[in-house]
Amino acid sequence: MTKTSFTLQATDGLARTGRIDTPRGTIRTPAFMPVGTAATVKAMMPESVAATGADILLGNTYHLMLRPTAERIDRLGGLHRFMNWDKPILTDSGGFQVMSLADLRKLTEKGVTFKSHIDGSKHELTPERSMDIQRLLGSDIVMCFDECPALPADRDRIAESMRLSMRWAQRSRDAFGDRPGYMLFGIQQGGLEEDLRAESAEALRAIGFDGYAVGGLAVGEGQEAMFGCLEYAPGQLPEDKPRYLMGVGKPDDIVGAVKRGIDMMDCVLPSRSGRTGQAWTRRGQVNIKNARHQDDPRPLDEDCTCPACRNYSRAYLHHVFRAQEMISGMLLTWHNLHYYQELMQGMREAIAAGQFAAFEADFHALRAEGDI
Ligand code: PRF
Ligand code: ZN
Repeated sequence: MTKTSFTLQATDGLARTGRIDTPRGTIRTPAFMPVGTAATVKAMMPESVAATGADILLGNTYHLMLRPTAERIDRLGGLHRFMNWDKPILTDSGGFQVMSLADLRKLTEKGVTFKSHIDGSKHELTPERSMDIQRLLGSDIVMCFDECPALPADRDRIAESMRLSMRWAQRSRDAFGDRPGYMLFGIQQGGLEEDLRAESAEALRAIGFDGYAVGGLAVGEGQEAMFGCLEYAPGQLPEDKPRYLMGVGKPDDIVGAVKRGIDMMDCVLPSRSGRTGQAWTRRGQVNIKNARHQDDPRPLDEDCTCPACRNYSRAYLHHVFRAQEMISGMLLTWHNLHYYQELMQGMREAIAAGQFAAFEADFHALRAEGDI
């Protein structure tokens, strides 16, 4: 198969379930994408990431262009082969990471110049260069090059930035060209301003993309404001294409986003917090560092089927975290990714059965009971 497609299978309220088919495999939606920034999901073997139920990973243009470089990955057969992951990969386009990580950034109509956070070397990213890098990596889902202002920002700044991102979206589309088997996603901006979001959505629809991201959220506005924006933003985007909420989130953010019509998400949270001793369970957050776990023979979550919960006690997980043993990050990351994927699977089944409201009520009720 050289073609890609998105098929909506069921809806329940605004929540949707479906599938994205690509030559590298099917992505079941709503989908959560673990983050593999530097050609690895930290602390996990790729086969273990697949075992948690992930259909797709996220990679980063910014990190990979600096080290080991896109050209080197291309010479070595592309990112899938390089990191031993043969399912789909979505890559972010770099602008967002430049703004949060790089030094001495300079933004112009053409693009952005910056100094590497690794060695201070000077680089430039433009829509054209970002498309080139994501092609060299072999990314299955390519993101447009955009700019994302930190919130709060004044309306003029948000409007100006959004319009620049829309001009860059057209340049990204032109540079991407026609590549059967690969998808290009546009990114909506416009902060928390409904009319600017509408203008952005209209600009993207006029260009035409294989999927549409809601960008510019989860940048400091808080959950209530984010959900407020998600009341209208997904509905401004085409119904027959996947909608991707970038950089979200905590489990309750994810459930709330799916409820409002989002199909895909990514976040470092389950992997990053696994390395700092934080576990996410159906009963909420558990801090394995806490001394209350040191004599506890029970698993992290009695009902979880991941290796960390099947084979180890809380006492062991507490001990290896305190002793700074590498297996601590490995086990907690595995558990967290497994929990996130199980949450997605639960939502997909609930939507297909027309039971999303009951699923959401159970989700919140169990969390309200807390860890026991
Ligand atoms: N744009 C891009 N990547 C992103 C974002 C964005 O707005 C966000 C915002 N949450 C996360 N990652 N290109
Ligand atoms: Zn587990």
